[in-house]
Amino acid sequence: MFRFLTAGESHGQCLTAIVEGMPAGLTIDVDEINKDMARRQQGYGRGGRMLIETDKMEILSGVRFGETMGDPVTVKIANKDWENWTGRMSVSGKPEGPVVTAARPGHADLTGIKKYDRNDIRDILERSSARETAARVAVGGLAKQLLKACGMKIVSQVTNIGGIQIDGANTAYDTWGNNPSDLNCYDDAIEEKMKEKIRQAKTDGDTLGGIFEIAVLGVMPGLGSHIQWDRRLDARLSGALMSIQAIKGVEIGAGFEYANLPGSLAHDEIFLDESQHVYRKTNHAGGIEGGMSNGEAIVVRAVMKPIPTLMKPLRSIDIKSKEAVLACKERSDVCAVSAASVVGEAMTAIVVAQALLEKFGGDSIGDLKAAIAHYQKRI
Ligand code: EPS
Repeated sequence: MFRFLTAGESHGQCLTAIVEGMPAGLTIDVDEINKDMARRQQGYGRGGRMLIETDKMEILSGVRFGETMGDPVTVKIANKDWENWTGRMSVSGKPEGPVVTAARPGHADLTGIKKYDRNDIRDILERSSARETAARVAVGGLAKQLLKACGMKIVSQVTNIGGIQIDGANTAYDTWGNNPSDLNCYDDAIEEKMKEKIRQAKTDGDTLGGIFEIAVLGVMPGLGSHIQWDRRLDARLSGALMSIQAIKGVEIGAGFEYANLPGSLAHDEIFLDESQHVYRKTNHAGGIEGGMSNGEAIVVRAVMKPIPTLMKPLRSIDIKSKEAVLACKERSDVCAVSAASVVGEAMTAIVVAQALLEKFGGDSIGDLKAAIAHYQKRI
């Protein structure tokens, strides 16, 4: 089973993750994973922190001379900014610097201090920060390499920022995720408008959210299962994407558009070609029927709310004095939707890798590939 935990605060020494369940014998290309680490840092509208960090994942255990051994893999991402925060984030001693007491609407601040019985909102915001997603991209990078060895690929695109959106659906997956653009949007003209919208939001002291789409290509039919609620692949993908900081909605395939379609137009009819191969002309199901992958591309979409740290802060309360105040201003991003699309790829890769290993098992990559080949021959 592929499972993982992350640890680390935004301005602590580092982020770490322990990943269990990587089959033995898989070649790990750390440079390839670090390309995703860099992609997560990019995007028009990112804040000052990204100028400080050059996120690189380091492997501390589980890989020997470039190959997994089946052991837990420990990954580490150092926070370069840590040296500026030792007075506020040290493990021992007394904290220096101001206590944060003005809760930001939309963040974990207010509920977090009540739930964990803390007086300084920093005790909550450090871990709730989306900085944690750097660790998920590292774990997702390992999952992607497992999927790649089994013929699968994950791509993404940004389709909407602050209401500026691409026209219609772009199912030319080879144009996704390989656009070296600032916002991971394949349409240059729309992307320019998105950037303009972000510039305006920055001038206004505001923030913007948006929508990104993920596609999994080359996936075989039969990952996930209809037989139990918690084995359904669509449920597991939705949960994983919804777990990304600031994500408020997820849809699969036609998603909410199904409400506008009659059954006769909603479902993807089944055809046979001359060589008796099954094919579809549409993919409204987003590659999942009955909680199982059906062999078509898996297509998942997620919406990110605008980041709750505003430079023109919203009205709130001071948790200590109980007075009406403006929310605190932490350095933050104006828009991080393209970064979230890279995190979405990572979470999708993790869920598909889990489902793959559940279906085919395999303590080693050789056994796993043999089981897949046997299954593909049978079906
Ligand atoms: C982030 C690091 C953070 C923020 C952002 C994401 O760095 P800092 O707080 O030092 O500026 O840029 O975090 C948030 C949006 C948030 O709400 O906490 C990162 O590495 O992605």
